[in-house]
Amino acid sequence: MAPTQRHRLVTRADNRTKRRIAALRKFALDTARRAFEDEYPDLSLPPVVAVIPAYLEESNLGPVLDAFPETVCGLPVVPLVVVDGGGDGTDEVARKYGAFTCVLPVNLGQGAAFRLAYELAIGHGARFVVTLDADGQNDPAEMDRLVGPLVRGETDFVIASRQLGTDHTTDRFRRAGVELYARLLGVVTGQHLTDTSNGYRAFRVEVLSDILPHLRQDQYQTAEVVITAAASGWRIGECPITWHPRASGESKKGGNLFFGAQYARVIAVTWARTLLVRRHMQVRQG
Ligand SMILES: Nc1nc2c(ncn2[C@@H]2O[C@H](COP(=O)(O)OP(=O)(O)O)[C@@H](O)[C@H]2O)c(=O)[nH]1
Ligand SMILES: [Mg+2]
Repeated sequence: MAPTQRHRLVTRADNRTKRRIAALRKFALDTARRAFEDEYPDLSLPPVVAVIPAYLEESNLGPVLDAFPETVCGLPVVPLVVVDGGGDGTDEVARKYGAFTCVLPVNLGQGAAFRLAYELAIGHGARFVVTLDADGQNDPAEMDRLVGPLVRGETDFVIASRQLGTDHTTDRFRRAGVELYARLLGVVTGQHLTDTSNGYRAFRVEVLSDILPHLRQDQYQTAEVVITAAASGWRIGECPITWHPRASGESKKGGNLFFGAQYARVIAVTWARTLLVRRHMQVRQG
């Protein structure tokens, strides 16, 4: 078979597989969205929604929800747990503690779970969205430190910083990575940031509506969010927090080297995309 013909056949099969995967992902997302709307008809969410992505976290999620405040900076806050497949009892724990619960039938990744949660929070009237881990690494009692600067109108997006606060973990390699990547993202975004991979964040909902159509990453999403928000001109602030070791189990993100490589890949891909978009806009305007 001529090389060009073989190439054409292989590419065609490849494209077919990609289309099938995209259709299955859409089906999983639509199923979860529909089940959520059926479970909470006519839902009107309070001003602050705290999104917790949870994958196989049945033993860690309960204490996190137990420590949840009822208000933050004087505004009512509710947890919204996105259970990302897994098949353990994470969804039962979330419901037992009274959290709004959205369940994906298969594991799509933390980034995909976040995008679905942002969409639900925006669509149901939230004004501020907080994100935090289900594994006990973040203290829900410190949420006011993140939301305060948004409520006071000082900034649009706040990232918690273990570097400015207290880090109770002992992994020096991971700590060095946090510093290195924060510096790198500082160069890329032109903002001074110390802990860009921290998943404890708070957003004005306008920021999420603006960046949501540009988010693609299914797992290592923190850098993508920071670069995309900075490229759109949103103000990014930081606040000190206490960083705890995972209550039990292991990180779902892989070992340090793998995590580091994936993080670097996301920085490169997102940065390239924002540069391309900027050039395209300049060409159109010029
Ligand atoms: N929805 C969803 N959540 C995930 C997935 N992987 C990790 N998480 C959650 O995201 C949070 C952070 O993940 P974790 O594995 O602790 O990563 P690390 O803290 O960056 O090491 C935890 O609440 C996890 O349960 C996933 O594939 N889907
Ligand atoms: Mg964690």
